[in-house]
Amino acid sequence: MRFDIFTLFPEVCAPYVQESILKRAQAAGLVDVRLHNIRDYAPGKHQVTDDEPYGGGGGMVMKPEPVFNAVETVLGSGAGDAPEASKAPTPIILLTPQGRTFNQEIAYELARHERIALVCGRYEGFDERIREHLATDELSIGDYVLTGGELAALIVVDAVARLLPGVLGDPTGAEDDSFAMGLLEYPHYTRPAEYRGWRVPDILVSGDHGKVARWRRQQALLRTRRRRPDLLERAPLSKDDRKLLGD
Ligand code: 6GU
Repeated sequence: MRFDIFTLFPEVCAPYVQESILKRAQAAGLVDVRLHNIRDYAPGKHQVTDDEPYGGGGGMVMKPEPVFNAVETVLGSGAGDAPEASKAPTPIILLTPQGRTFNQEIAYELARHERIALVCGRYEGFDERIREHLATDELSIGDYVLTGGELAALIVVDAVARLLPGVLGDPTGAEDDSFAMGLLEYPHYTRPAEYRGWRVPDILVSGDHGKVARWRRQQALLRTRRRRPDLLERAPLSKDDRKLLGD
């Protein structure tokens, strides 16, 4: 899957995508992350990418021309059209606090695409015509304001890439993630069995796989109820789950 990130600060994004799982996924040809500097597509000697807002007021606004040029050059004109007739059109996603809030469900949805484009905002925001005539979607990563969309774009790339077959080393992959199941994860332990006097729960070293699975399910349910009752309400629970919760 290919990710095209459009940004005024590609050097902010490069280190993250060049390490760890994303590095391996790219080396294996599973993922291709391309960084594009919007400034390279700004006309004129000074390659200006922002300007004062019409109507006055503070702050600067990202000019439409460099952003349209960058995205249309890289995706081909008719950006947003399908790369091949059969395939879904490439989403062009603006990263902005005004977007819908990114979550696991959106990550799954994006992972079905062959390619996505992520456009990072800086300054006060985008000229509205970028939003209206170039973008196909807008995403935020939460209710707080960042100085730019770069961190948000990296979060989207990371969350989507790890869902692609083969990207995680673990053969079960992302299947039993928290959120994938609609629950938070159960507690994990590794060696040593005792650390500073704190013991691993006996059940985990009992060798009884059935009991371990039940305990884990119960822990996930209890933890989700305590920390994220909103998630538990939406999770599909079995009769056995109700029993484990003591309902
Ligand atoms: Cl996508 N951009 C900015 N600038 N701030 C944010 C955000 C994005 N998501 C949450 N806050």
